[in-house]
Amino acid sequence: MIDLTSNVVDILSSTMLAMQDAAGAAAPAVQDAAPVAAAPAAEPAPQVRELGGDFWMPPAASTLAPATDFAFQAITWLSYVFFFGITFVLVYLTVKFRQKGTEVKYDAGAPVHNTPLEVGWTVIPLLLVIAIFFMGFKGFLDLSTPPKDAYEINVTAAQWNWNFKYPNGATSNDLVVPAGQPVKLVMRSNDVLHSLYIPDFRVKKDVVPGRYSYLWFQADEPTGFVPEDQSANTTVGHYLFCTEYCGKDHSNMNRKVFVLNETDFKEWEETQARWLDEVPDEELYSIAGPKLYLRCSNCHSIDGTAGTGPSWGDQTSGSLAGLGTLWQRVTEGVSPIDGGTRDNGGRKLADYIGPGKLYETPEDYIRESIYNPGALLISGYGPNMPHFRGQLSDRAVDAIIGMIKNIDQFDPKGRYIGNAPN
Ligand code: HEC
Ligand SMILES: [Cu+2]
Repeated sequence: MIDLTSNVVDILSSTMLAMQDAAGAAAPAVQDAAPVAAAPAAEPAPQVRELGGDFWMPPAASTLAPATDFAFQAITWLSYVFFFGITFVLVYLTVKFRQKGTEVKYDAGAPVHNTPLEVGWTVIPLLLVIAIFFMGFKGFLDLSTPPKDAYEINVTAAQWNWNFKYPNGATSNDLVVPAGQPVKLVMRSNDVLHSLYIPDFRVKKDVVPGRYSYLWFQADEPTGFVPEDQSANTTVGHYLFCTEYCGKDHSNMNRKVFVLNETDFKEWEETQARWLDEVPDEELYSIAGPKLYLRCSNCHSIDGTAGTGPSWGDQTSGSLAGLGTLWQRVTEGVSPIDGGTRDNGGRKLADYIGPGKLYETPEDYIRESIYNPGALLISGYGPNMPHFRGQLSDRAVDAIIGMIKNIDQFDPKGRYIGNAPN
C-alpha cells in the first residue's frame, strides 16, 4: 500500500521534528546509526533528534505494527476516495444543474427515487464500515492480549521519570528488551496519570494511579545499546515518551528503548542487577551516587538552584540551606519544617534529629525522606517527591547519602570531580 498518508497528529509531529532537523524529510532511518551527516557547517553538529522512518510515519519496528499501519492506511485511503469522489460529484452537479437565466423551469417528470442507487449507497458503506470494525477489533484484541510466555517488566511512572524493573531485580531508566520475544509491561503510577508511548512499536497505554495496566509488543530487530548518560543525543534505539501531560517536567520523561539479542540481553540484565554490588565500598558514593542522582536531578539541584525540591548544594541565603549542610542545620537548629504532615508549628529539624529523637541521625532522616517523603516536609515545599520504596536498596541509599555528605566533590551536573582544590 502506498504510504503517502497521514493524519493531523502525524503531520504535526513530523513537522515539529522536521523543523528541528534542518535537513528536513530526507533524514536517514533510525537503523543506520550513522552520525548526523546533514549539518554543512564544520562546527560540532547540533544534536538532532530523529525518529527515522519517512516523512509520514516512524519506522514500524514491532510485530504488530504492520497490522496497525494497514488499518490506518486503509481508513485514510478510504477517506481520500470518498472525500475527493463526493467533492467531485458535488461540484459537477452544481455546475451542471445550476439555474441558467432568470426563468425557473420545473420538470414535473424528474426522478425522485432510484432504488438501486439508494440500496447501493447504503449497502456499500455498511460493508466498508463492518470491514473497518473487524480490522480494528482484531487489532485491538491482539494488542490487548499479551502472549502467556511474555517476558515481564514492571514499569513505574512517577513525576518525572520511568523506572523499569526486570525479573532478576535489575532496574533501569531506559527500557531494554530482548529481541524476538514478546515483552509484557506491567505498569503503574506513583502519582498522577501518565501514558507510555513507543511510536516505532505503535503501542500506547495510559498508566493510571491505583491501577495496573498492561502493554505488550515484540521487536525482532536488535538496536544496540547506548549508556544512559549518552542516550539522549543518539539515534540508536527507539523513542519512548510519556504522552499524558503530567506536570512541569513532563518532557523529561522522554526515554529510549533498546532491543538486544538474546545473549547481549542476558548479559546486560545480569550486570545491571549486580552493578551496585560490584562498585567497591570506598568508591560507592563517587561512582554509584552520580548514577543514582539521575533519578533525583529533576527536582534537586547541586548548585543551589531552586527546583521542585530543595537543592542539595550550598544555598547561602534563605532558611533552606542545601542538604550538604544538613549536618550543621541539625546541630544549629536552622531550617523550619512547617507545613508538613507531622509538624505545623514551625519547629526546626534539630527538634527531630538527634539521639533519642524521631530520627537518631541525619542519615536516618535522609533515608526516611527517600522511602517516605511525606513524613516530614520542609517549609516552602509541597508533598511532591515520589517515594523510592522498593526501587532503591539499602546500598543505593548509602551511596546517595555518601554523595550528599560529600556534595562539594560533585559538579552541578552530578559528575564526580574529586576534592576541590582550595
Ligand atoms: C518530583 C520531584 C522530586 C524528585 C524526583 C526527588 N525529590 Fe526529594 N524532595 C522533593 C521535594 C518537593 C522535597 C521537599 C518536601 C519533602 O520533604 O518531601 C524533597 C525532599 C527531599 C529530602 C529532604 C530534604 C531536606 O532538605 O531536608 C531528601 C533527603 C530527598 N528529597 C532526597 C531525594 C532523593 C535521594 C531523590 C532521588 C532518588 C529525590 N529526593 C527525588 C522532590 C523530589
Ligand atoms: Cu508523565
